[in-house]
Amino acid sequence: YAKYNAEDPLNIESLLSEEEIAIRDTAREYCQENLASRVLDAWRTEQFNPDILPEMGKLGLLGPTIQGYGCAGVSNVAYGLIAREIERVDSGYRSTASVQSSLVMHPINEFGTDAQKEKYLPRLAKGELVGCFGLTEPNHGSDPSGMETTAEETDGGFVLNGSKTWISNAPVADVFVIWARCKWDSKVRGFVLDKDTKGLSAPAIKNKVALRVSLTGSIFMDSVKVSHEALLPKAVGLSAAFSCLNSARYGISWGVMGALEDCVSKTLSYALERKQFKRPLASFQLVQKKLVDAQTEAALGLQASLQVGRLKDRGELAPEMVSMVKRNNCGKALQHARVVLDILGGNASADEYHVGRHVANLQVTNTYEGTYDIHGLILGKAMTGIQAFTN
Ligand code: TGC
Ligand code: FAD
Repeated sequence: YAKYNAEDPLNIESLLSEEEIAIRDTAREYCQENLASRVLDAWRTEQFNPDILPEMGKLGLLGPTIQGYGCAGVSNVAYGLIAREIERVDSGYRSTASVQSSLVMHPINEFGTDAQKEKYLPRLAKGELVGCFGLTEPNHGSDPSGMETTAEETDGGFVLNGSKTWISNAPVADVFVIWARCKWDSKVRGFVLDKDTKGLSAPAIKNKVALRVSLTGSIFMDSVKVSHEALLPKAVGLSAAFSCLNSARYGISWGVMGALEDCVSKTLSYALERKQFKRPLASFQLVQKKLVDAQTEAALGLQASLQVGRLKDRGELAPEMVSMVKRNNCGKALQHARVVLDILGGNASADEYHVGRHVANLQVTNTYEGTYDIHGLILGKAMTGIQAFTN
């Protein structure tokens, strides 16, 4: 028999290429040395650190699957491994990075003109520009097809009106990918707006109880006039917006497993050291069960995301596969992070023990990019052939 490695129970290492392992190790070293040391201060102060995206850019962690434009051009599995390492520290850091990569660089690369790609991608890859993605609106979260933001064609360009809410990176964004319904044919299209455009504002949503290291904001567009060059010409229909979500949701499925792994590792160390009734907590059967249940779900979830990543790399991905791993991994991460938090007893309430922060963050990951129940309904529709979103 092989020797069981409790830190990699199903030997995922054996399924990764040398390049993927090297990228994972680079990301892990950066995250543990440079993000873990900053996370508590950032969480307490809700401050965005402008150095972080450029640091990630230098290591090739932004838009890593894109070929050219200064991007690394690596596999989707490598992208997942990066998300896992960042979220091992905090879901908010992963949010900042995955919005930049999947929700801003991806649509510009997939749906943009050569001029748009040249203008934005190299600087987004370096982290010199920060991007955000505005789909959700105050009255339309799970049902973006009802969006009220409009685009109207005028002399020399378009005028956008409307508002978006709960938008990651918006308060510090230089580049806004905005989805709007076009008045001339009622289709949804994507636009790229620059920060200083007249009529565009993005105030921060303050005092969040989760994802505090990532800034979130509203976006207001009051007769924002842009030229024809702002239109992403190939981003027609909601399916274009959903293609960005497929990429980001896939990354989240890896990321939340990193957060859960960190919860297991921190509570295991605590359980081995802390004694009650003259014995380490780790010696109690109920405590062992909590740890093993959580570790099992992390190991299984990673295998599932790896398989989806390999299929994505081979061009054999169905979006429903992403719904399955996004839903299951986020749900399991939240559920089990919450259970192992009990092991910390009263210290669960202290932020320097970190697990409570992960639990708060994981509530958001289970909500954004399609809630747990919405992904259940996407899968239910695929299974039964009956859509249950509306009557
Ligand atoms: P439906 O009629 O089903 O579809 C409309 C069109 O889209 C196509 N489509 C997809 N294409 C690619 N990938 C997918 N996953 C797709 N899902 C649907 C579909 O084929 C159709 O195409 P066409 O050509 O026939 O027009 O759309 P619906 O309006 O009934 O929507 C149903 C539903 C609920 C599945 C969808 O609206 C949904 O996914 N809702 C959840 C909303 C959501 O995920 N929002 C995310 C906002 S972004 C965010 O949260 C970022 S957080 C990032 C961070 O900080 O990390
Ligand atoms: P609602 O759609 O109002 O849903 C509320 C509840 O009702 C949920 O439990 C949902 O599952 C349930 N529900 C809704 N419809 C149905 C139905 N048909 N059947 C059964 N149950 C249903 N959006 C962006 O566009 N860009 C971003 O960068 C971004 N970042 C975010 C960052 C944070 C910190 C947060 C919290 C959100 C972010 N979002 C972003 C928004 C996020 O995608 C939405 O919050 C999410 O899609 C849910 O929409 P909602 O909040 O309007 O909830």
